[in-house]
Formats: sequence, structure tokens, C-alpha cells
Amino acid sequence: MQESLSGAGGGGLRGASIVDSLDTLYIMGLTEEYKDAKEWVENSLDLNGNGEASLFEVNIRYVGGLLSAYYLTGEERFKRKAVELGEKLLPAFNTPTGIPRGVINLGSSGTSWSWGWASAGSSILAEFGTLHLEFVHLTELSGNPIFAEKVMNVRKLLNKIEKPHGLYPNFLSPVSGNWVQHHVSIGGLGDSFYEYLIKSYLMSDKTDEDAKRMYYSALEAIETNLVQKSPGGLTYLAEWRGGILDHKMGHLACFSGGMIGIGADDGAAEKRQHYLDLAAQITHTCHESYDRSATKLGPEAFRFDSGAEATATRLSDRYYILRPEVIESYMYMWRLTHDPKYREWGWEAVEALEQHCRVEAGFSGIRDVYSTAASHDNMQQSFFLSETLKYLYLLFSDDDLLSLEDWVFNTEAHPLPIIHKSCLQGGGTQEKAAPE
Ligand code: DMJ
Repeated sequence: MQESLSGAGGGGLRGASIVDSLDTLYIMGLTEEYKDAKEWVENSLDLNGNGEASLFEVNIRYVGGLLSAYYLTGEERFKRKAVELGEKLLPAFNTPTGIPRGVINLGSSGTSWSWGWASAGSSILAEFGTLHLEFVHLTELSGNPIFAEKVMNVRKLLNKIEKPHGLYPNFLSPVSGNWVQHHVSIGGLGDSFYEYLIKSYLMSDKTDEDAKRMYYSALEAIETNLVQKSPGGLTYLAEWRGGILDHKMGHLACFSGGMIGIGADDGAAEKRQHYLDLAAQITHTCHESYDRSATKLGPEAFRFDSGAEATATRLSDRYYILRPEVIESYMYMWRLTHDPKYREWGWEAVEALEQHCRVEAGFSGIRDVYSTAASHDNMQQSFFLSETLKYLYLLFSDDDLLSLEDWVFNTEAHPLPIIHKSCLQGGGTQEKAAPE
């Protein structure tokens, strides 16, 4: 069976599943497997491969995976590799605006370019907006301000630019710094940009006020323009195409239950319950998308039009590639509310994964969640190990295992420590913070 980096391109980088799963192995106490993975990273992870690598994917999976492995274990080799890899990503920011291009050659040339499929050479919001957490930690660990400067510059531009109805479109020109088209989505192409705003605030020990302000105004615009209620009473997030709503919600957008939940605490006091309710409603809708299928796994996208309610209406949307987002929201909502239904829903997913996705060599995606006749896609995405299984494990663990008071998870579920104010004042480095 193939391992995959979601088809998005690790370029010359190999071993995505190994690097992506280092922290999962460590947290689960799988000592032998962790040791093998660590040795592979030390001896075989080559950061100089020529080829087309996605800045976003390399950052969230490799840089994020190495940073977490360092913070959990204190092993210097992970820190060295993370910083070295971070340096190789810097040429992507050499554009007139400092907004990075999406693709980079990690070999000696360090050239970068835009995805061929992105309109008019644009960069993608969820890609250039999902670097902040890792880059701030790279600066913390290396003492080199360049990483934080690069992402602060991206933040500055996004803060300043005019936003249609307060919304952030998914495509931006790295040359002119203008939006290229007005498609807005909390799912694919937009998703983790919003996630990184609230998590930047939380990771800064609630000192990053710009991130907080940008997150809450984006959320307000999302509520005004995108949050919908179906005739059957399900709350969902529609997509926006230049003012016209597309009543579709992607599996990817299901992370937003958890995001809105963790952001609820810092809303104005009267808003807290409102956000927790919204988070619970979205998580409920995403659970319905699983519950309404024959396999009890959810489709890639589900719709709320032509009589559909949380079901895929197109054949091409019926697949499930072991994605984590729905389980991710169960985990956050469990931690925030301790409502037992989130563990029950998580267990339903465990049983469905066992029944429909387990194959001889691991787990595989399936082509049709509405059919119990097995049709495996022969692919185990690396995020299954880093996210889906980790979130399930945390859902059934005590709250003090990677407590939300001390850690934020990057968008690939790699835990990064909150940079506590006391740390900044004392100039101290983060303690090794690991379950032994
Ligand atoms: C992961 O790689 C990350 O969660 C990313 O932000 C979006 N999607 C995949 C998993 O579905």
C-alpha cells in the first residue's frame, strides 16, 4: 500500500509517514517504533532532495513533526533538522509582497513558483496563512528573527487589505498583494488560516492581540455571511462565490467545530456560550454526515440543497481518505464540555475504521462511504497517523495528556508548547515536556 502526503507534494522529501508519526508514537508509548523512526530521521532524512515540494505541506508535516518531536523528547537532532528545513523554505518568500509562493525546490536552487492550477499565479490563503505557529517556534529555538519576521509580514498584509464583507478570499497575488478572485471557504483553500489566527493568540499566552482581533472579526463575518440552518435544523458553513452561496460543506470544514470551541473562552463574556453552542451545532452536523452513511464514515463533501441534508449528492464526493477533522472536533468538544456523546461518536468512528478501512498492511481510504462493499483506494495518508489516530487517542485519555492549557496543536495535530509570558520575561527555554 502506498503512503501519501495527500498528493500535495513532498517533493524531494521522503518518509512523510515517519516524520508525521514521531510524536504519535512517542505519546502512545510505542517505544520500539519510535526508536526506529528516530534513527531513520537521524540517518536517512535528506533535506536536500530536488523536486516540487509544497511549502505548506512541508511546513505542517515535516517542520511541525520535527518541532513536536523536539519539544516532547528534548532530542537536539529534531531541533537541528527543523531549523535546517525552515531555512530551506525561506526563498519561497522572495516575492514583491513577501507573500510566499506555494511550491519550492528544496535542492540547491531554492527556486519557488505558484501551483499551475491556482488562478493567475496566485498563492492560497490556507497555505501562506498556515505558517505562523511553526515559524514563531523556529525563531524561538534558533534565536534567528527571520522566521517570525516573514510570517508577521504576511499577517500585516492580510490585516491591511480590504476584505469583501469582512471575508478573506482564498486566492491572493504574491506580486500585487490583491485578491485574485472572490471564493471564500472555511474548508479547503481557506481552513487553517482561520485556525492559525486563534491558535497564534493562544500560543502567545494570549498576548498576540492582532491575531485575536483578526480571528474574531473573521468569525463575525463568517457568521453573518456563511453560517446557515438547513430545513431539517442542521447548522452548516456554506461556501461563498462572489456573493452567491454554495450550500456545500467539505469534510475539511469540520475542523471548525473544534476551532470555534477553543476560541470561545476568549470571546467577550456574553459571547462564550454563543460560540460553544455554535461549535457544538457544527460538530453535530459533521457527525450527521457520518451517521447518514452506510459505513458510518463521512464523505469528502456533503450538501444542503435539492433535498439533501448532510449527504453527498455527487459521486465524486463520496470518498473518505482517513481524514481527521470530524474526530478532531469531537476531541476538542470533549475536552471543553465532557459531554459523553463525543466519546460515543469517537468510538463509532473507531469501529467504522476497523470495519471498512483496515487492510493487511495498515488502513486505507475508501471510495464510497455509502456502500459497505469494500472499495479501498490503497492509500494510507500520513495524516492518519499524525492526526486521526492521535485525536482518537487523546479523546479517550485524561485531559492532562497534552493539556490545552500548555499546548496548541498545529494543523497536522503536532503539539507545540504555549510560549508562556514568564518564559519570555525570564528568557528561559521550554522545559522538556513529555510523558515518559
Ligand atoms: C491535514 O493535512 C491538515 O489538517 C490540513 O490542514 C488539511 N487537511 C489535512 C487532513 O485532512
